[in-house]
Amino acid sequence: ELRICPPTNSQRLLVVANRLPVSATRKGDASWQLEMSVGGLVSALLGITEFETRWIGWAGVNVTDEIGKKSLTKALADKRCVPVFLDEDLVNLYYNGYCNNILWPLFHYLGLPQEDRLATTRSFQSQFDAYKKANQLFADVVSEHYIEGDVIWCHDYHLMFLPKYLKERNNKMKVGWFLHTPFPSSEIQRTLPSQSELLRAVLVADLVGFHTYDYARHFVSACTRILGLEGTPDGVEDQGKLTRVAAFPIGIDPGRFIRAIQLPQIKEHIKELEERFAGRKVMLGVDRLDMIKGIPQKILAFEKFLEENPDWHDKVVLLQIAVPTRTDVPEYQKLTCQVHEIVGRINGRFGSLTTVPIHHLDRSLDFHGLCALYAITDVALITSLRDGMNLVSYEFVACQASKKGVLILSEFAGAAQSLGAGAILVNPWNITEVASSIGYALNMPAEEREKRHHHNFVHVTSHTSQEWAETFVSELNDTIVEAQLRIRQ
Ligand code: ADQ
Repeated sequence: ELRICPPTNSQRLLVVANRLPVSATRKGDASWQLEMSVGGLVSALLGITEFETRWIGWAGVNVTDEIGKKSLTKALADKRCVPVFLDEDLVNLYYNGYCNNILWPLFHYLGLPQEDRLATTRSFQSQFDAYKKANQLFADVVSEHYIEGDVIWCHDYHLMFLPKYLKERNNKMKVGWFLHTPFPSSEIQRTLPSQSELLRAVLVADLVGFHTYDYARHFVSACTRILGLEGTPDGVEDQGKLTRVAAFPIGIDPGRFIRAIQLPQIKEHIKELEERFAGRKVMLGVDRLDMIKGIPQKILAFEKFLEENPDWHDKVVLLQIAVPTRTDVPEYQKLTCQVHEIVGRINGRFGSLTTVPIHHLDRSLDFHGLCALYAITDVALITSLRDGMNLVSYEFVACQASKKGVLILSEFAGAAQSLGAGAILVNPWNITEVASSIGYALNMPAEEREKRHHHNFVHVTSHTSQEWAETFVSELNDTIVEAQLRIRQ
């Protein structure tokens, strides 16, 4: 449920992201079913409750008729959400194409798709044009709802032109932009044909934020090396105009998880799961089924561990929950088949008539089911090849107050910088290292587990999504005041 709490801060905040926190399904001419969307951005934004917030974004559905548009707008208004309508062709070129086939892999160091690099410049150009057109449509809706004094917070790689298009409409708007993915080294960024235009569009924002200092540094380097601008300790300067660039590491709403695992029905569910897996250690992976999450690499490392440790065959189980995502993109369909094939092979190899070593579910779990799984886990295994932050690692820690399980975490997730001292950090490409870390984690003495958990728990409970949002918004307000003072001087 999207919580609507009375705001404690009268500041109006327009949160603009490609997807609204709810997805809509049509049930009749004018009737809609609204469900929470799954993903890190939604999880983080739900923690923001202190501002008078409006959400602006696409509801994940193609609506072409006026009755549909009006009724959906009305249904979403109750959730303080405002829809941006994108037609099917545009979604295909802008969202499946430029966002998910070009920017997403590039920002995660997977490079540009081969076919675009070789011949089909037209397809690349049409995707880029669609990207700009979609950003214009977002700017139209934001302008319609803007009231002077509002803070506009644009989110993620889908909306890199939005700061520019908003300021072109009204230069007084306070505009911040935050990237939820990594920002790659400028050597990767410069391979993108349209990189200069994208960087310049983002630089129109007053404040540009990233999860880590490394990503912020890469962005500043891209602006200095590719655009020839000046990098300063505060950001990037272009002809006297400073764009402030800084790191704002995201967090979760830990209380939501801590409270959930105390509920009687969840305690009951935890007990059932413990009985179900009695006598076996539980390892857990929770990811969107995406190539950046390193799911095949994770399962191969688990296979290597089983190969080298026959004593553990019937004493450990890996639960891998993978929520399908971007299912109409061919690369994601191939990934699903690849994962199924490896899981089948390993279960055939190491399973028995009564047990299998891997339970793989291609679906999302409800919040309470997810909390119960986090709570019974002995070892969480997160092997992203790259990840902006990775909130699953935070959620796991929040639910482990009594069990004090071990977190194995990719060194290429942003979370490695905050939870690194408590987690076992691994290179997900190094299957041998991950396999031996699994053994180390399963055998870890209680004292070491407690110490590591304590470190992570303190971090997760003191760096919340609420604090993240407050810091970003107050920094944005300060940046604007400082800019006005500079102009007056
Ligand atoms: P994501 O790539 O979606 O987010 P992550 O940060 O781990 O990755 O968040 C995933 C969220 O979806 C979590 O809240 C998790 O509980 C939920 N989820 C995942 N699988 C699920 C399942 N099977 N069932 C139910 N819920 C599931 C992007 C970036 C991250 C960054 C976030 C926030 O890729 O690096 O941390 O945004 O900025």
